[in-house]
Amino acid sequence: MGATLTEKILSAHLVEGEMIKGTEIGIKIDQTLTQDDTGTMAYLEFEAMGVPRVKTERSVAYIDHNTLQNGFENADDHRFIGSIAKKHGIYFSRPGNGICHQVHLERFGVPGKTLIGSDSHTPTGGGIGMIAIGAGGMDVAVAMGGGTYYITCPKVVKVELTGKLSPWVGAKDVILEVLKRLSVKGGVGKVIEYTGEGVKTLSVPERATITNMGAELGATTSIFPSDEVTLEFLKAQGREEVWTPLCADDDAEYDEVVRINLSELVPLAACPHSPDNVKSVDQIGPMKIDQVCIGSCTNSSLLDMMKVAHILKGKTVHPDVSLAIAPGSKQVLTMMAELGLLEIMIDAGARILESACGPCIGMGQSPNSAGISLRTFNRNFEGRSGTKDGQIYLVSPELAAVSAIRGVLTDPRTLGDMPEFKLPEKFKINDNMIALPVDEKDMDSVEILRGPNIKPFPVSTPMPDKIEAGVSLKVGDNITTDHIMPAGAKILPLRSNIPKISEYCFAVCDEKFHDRALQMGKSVIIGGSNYGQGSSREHAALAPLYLGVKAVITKSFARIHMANLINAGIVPLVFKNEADYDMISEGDEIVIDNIKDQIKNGTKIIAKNKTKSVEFELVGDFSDRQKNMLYAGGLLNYTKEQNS
Ligand code: MIC
Ligand code: SF4
Repeated sequence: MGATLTEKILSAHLVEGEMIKGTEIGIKIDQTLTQDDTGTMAYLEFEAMGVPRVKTERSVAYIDHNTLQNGFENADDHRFIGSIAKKHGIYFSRPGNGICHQVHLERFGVPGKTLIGSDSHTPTGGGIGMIAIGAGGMDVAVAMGGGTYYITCPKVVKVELTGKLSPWVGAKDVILEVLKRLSVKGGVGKVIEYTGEGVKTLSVPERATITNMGAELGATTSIFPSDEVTLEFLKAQGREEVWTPLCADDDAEYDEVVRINLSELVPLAACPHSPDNVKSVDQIGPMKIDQVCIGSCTNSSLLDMMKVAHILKGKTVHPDVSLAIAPGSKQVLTMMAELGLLEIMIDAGARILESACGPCIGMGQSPNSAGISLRTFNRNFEGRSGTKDGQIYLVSPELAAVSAIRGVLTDPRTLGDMPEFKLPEKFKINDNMIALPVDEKDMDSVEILRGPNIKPFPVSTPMPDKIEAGVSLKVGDNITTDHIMPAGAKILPLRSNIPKISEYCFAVCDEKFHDRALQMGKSVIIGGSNYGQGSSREHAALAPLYLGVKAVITKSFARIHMANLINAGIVPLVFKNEADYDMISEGDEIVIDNIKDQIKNGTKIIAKNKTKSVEFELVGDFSDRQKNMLYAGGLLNYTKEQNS
């Protein structure tokens, strides 16, 4: 039996375990990336490990998220990350250089290599045939130190593409179609591998849009083969020497098959408030809109900008609409200027933003009250835009641009014929905004610049014999990390200050949670299914840790968040019978006796609801490594134990 592309790359990097699906495997990581929201913590953790220089083939620190500097905090954090990078052998992509995933694809990604990043959209790298996975900052810190990265050996889903996209139907519509079919939980424990004749009709930026938003499926990652199209892209980036052809064997066996005929796809939109709430433009109808935002790591490539400029040419943005455009990188922005696209957009009345995440993470451009905003982004969770009742629709750049002119949601196919948009044979290459680290011999001369915003991360204690704690919060299904630890311009500057940021923990669900949890001293959280979906932010584990949360009991967990809880020493447990969820109320006292022994002896964990005098069964499915981490009180304590 032949191998899938996923299996080929994973087995070439396997350092622990066996390629048995569902079991834990350890893989060697070739490259890492961080961004500034998660980076400060990741580098504090890296420092705590005491490794002088990164041991990866390439590690890059990006500044792209916290770029609104309305106080000293973000600027201090940027300086800290820059100095750490310079000292420890990490390339530093300065603010202004672009969004981590876009820049990494352009300048650093290598087919067949492994990449982990402290950002859930790291799978963008799958667009050039990498196994690129989003992870918590601690996992990235360990990988930078040369440590192994652990995942559950994934199932592999084949998405077979046939046909060719119709004019004005975009790559965004492909991934929205996949989301419609599989849902935000459909990818958990799986890698989504794209194959079939349709693959070669898609350029690298289009492939990257699809793998990027595969994060919204909850998938471990998504991947395209590395072929002639990949070579062309790398040539245009002046990096053809890193190309290797890579694809699955013809007789590879897959766990699931999804077939998509690209020719049959129509323009789609993910409606509020979930990326899988997908409808066709026809189904939604000509809804009046207030705002359009084009950009984010999903759709900010030069190709996207070429299409948008073509649509905006000679037009004016509708008087009732505000249009913001954030090009994905300095390369994209300079080429837009060179090709005259920028002038077209400015003429049309677009508000040009810096090359950064911007409105995608609530850094400005929050829509008006109950405003309807079309965005080319990947997430439309409630409140994420910064306007609590904002109605966010996720759409393609084609659809966004035409709607911005008409003032209503418009099918881009009404534009008629579409010219062929061809990427340039050579991109403009100027890496002057990527600062190089000093040589190892000079590292002592680099001073680490720490601003007052940077506070040490909370300490976690070894697992007690027994957990006895009240339920501080009970939440429903599909709770995102944006609920647990919200982002936005006001809160993000506190990412390196856990005591302060924890004041906002779960504020979207219950403003009193912070005070209640602190008062209780120790507590347990109860959640529904797919708890912790979305971002990789380990703050969604570190803030609860700081607030005394000892265990989180849910119907199921999202992959990265579950790993982050274990890394923080918080025990993630799953109801054996989902009906038991209904039996628990906020304030109930939960007791788990002999928790250490129970975890050691198998997956069955018995818990008691002391308030209701009932027993219920939980599942604690951990690898030996995870068990040891939980006993030690998290990854840092565990690593320290091992080192001594
Ligand atoms: C996001 O899109 O939610 C973020 C902001 O990029 C996060 C990382 C973070 O919270 O810092 C992600 O996707 O991992
Ligand atoms: Fe940045 Fe948005 Fe992409 Fe997250 S999803 S990395 S906030 S652009």
